[in-house]
Amino acid sequence: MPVRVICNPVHAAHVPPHEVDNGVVVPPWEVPARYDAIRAALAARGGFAFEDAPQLAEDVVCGLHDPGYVAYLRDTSAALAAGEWVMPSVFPFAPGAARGEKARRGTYCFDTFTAITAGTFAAALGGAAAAYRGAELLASEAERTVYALTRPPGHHAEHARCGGYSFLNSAALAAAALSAHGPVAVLDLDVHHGNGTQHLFYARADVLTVSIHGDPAGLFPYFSGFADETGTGAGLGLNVNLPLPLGTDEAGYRPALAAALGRVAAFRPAFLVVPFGTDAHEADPIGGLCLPTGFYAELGAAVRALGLPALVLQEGGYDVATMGECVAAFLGALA
Ligand code: SP5
Ligand code: ZN
Repeated sequence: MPVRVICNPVHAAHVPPHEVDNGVVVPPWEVPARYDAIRAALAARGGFAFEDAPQLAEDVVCGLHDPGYVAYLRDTSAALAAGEWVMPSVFPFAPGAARGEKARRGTYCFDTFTAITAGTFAAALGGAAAAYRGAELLASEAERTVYALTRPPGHHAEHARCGGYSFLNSAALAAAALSAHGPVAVLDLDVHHGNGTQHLFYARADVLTVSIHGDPAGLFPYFSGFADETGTGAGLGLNVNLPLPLGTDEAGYRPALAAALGRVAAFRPAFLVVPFGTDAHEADPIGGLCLPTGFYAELGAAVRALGLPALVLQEGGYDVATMGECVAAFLGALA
C-alpha cells in the first residue's frame, strides 16, 4: 500500500520576497523549491501516492485561530498586488493600540521573518486543507499513515499571530480535528520549538504536545521552548519541551527522542500528529543541530514503533539539496 501524500496545490502562490534579520534584509529561506525537492525525492523513491487536498472553507480554521486574525491574513493578501508584501515595523504592546494598519501588522505577527504576500493566504489555507484532509483519513480509519506535503510551515503560528514563516497552524488544526475522536499526541520534530502548537494546546488535557528542538536560548523562536514550560490548568504536565544544545548530533539526540516517545506512549493517545522538519540536519543553513541523513530512517522507525495512526506534516528544512532524501527516508521507515 503506497503512503498517501496530501499535497498543497497552491503552495507556490506564497513566495516571500526576503526576511529581515537584525535589521538586515536577507534572502528568504522558505522558498517553493523546498516543496519541489521533497516531491521529487518521494517520487524517485516510490511507494507514495500524491493527491491534491480538497479546498477548505475559511470557517474551519476560525475554530482554531482568532477570526479577526484570519480576516487580517485574508484581507491583507487580497489587497496586495503581485510582487508586493507586508511586514511589521512596530510591535504594539498597549491594549487597544492597534487601530491603524501599521499597528495591526505588529499585533498579528511576532517577528520580521514572515512577509505576507498576495498569495500567502491562499497558500496557507491550502496547507490547512492538506492537514485537515489528513486528519479525516486517520479519523475514518481509511489510513494509518498520511503525509501532508505543504508550505508555508505552520507550527509557529499562534491563535492570533503569525511568525517563523508560519501563518495557519495546520498541525494544530489536524490535532484539534482528531481530538474529537480520541486523545491526540503531537510530536514536533522540527529543529525549532513549535511555539504555536504549544500555545494553542497549553491548557488542554486531551492533546499532549511534545517538542524536541534546539535550545531556544540560542535558536528561534528564542522566547519559548524551555523545559520548564509544562502546561497550565487542565493541561498541566501535558506540554513537554526537550531542548538540545546547538551542535547536538545523533548520539545526543537519541536520549531526547527516547524520552519524547516514552511520554507519548504513556499518554496512550489514539492519534499521533508529527510536525516534521529536516532542519535538524547537519547541512541545514539555519538549524544548528547535526543529524546526518542516515539518521532519518532511524527516526522514522522509532516513531513507527509507537504503533499509532500518524499524520506527518511538513514544517521546516532549508537545505534544498538534502531535505528530500531525509523526508523520503523518514516516511519510508515510518510507513
Ligand atoms: C518552520 C521553521 O522552521 N521556521 C523557522 C523560522 C526561523 N527564522 C529565523 C531565521 C534566522 C536565520 N538566521 C540565519 C543565520 C544563518 N547563518
Ligand atoms: Zn524549523
